[in-house]
Amino acid sequence: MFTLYSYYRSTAAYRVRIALEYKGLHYSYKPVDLMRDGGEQHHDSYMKINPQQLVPSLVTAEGQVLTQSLAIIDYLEEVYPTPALLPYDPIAKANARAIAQAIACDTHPLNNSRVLKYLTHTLRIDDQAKQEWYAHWVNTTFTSLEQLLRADPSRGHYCVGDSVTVADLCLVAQVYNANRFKVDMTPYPNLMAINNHCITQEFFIAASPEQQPDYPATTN
Ligand SMILES: N[C@@H](CCC(=O)N[C@@H](CS)C(=O)NCC(=O)O)C(=O)O
Repeated sequence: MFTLYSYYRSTAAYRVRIALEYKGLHYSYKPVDLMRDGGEQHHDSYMKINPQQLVPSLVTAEGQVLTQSLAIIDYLEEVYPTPALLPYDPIAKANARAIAQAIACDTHPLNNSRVLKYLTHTLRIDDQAKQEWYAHWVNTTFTSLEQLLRADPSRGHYCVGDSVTVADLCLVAQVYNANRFKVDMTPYPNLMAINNHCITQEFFIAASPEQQPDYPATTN
């Protein structure tokens, strides 16, 4: 049994929740409120678990702490290889990882909560500039992914072929966040077709922010 330190609307934690649900792995959910009391990720109790002060963290039954969503997903894939989150074919595998990394490594780090907090609290940019910053980096990546998918003759219901891969986990979590920031998704029909297909699947639904115990009765 795993323990997942998570926040309902954390993009990175959302990816890991989908992987756990997809593989049918049981976990207990420990909420880390990134907003309350200056952010519980900075509290001593959590810093002992993850000195990076980020969610997610996944603790194994043996007490090993795993951090970084893509590293956690790699671990789950190695230890619980079926159902797989990476294609068998090396080229398809590289393509799935490339899409995942375009989102998780090139986009999300520019837009995560600590960066947005720094922009507003330290550099004093206003809400409109923050919104533009957020949308700019999402649009930069999504424009290129949309082109990539449009040109891919092998594309099925998912980013790579007809099976769920790590790319879809990253896509769905990033689209959720982009919708929260009201980024216009109409230029991305291929990405949205995949997203809309994914979010009807049982394991994506179970992992969604709305299904988490810390999802608030009213959101802002
Ligand atoms: N590269 C990390 C990113 C983790 C991350 O940025 N987590 C955000 C939530 S999505 C966080 O914990 N933010 C805390 C903060 O902003 O202080 C991963 O993939 O796990």
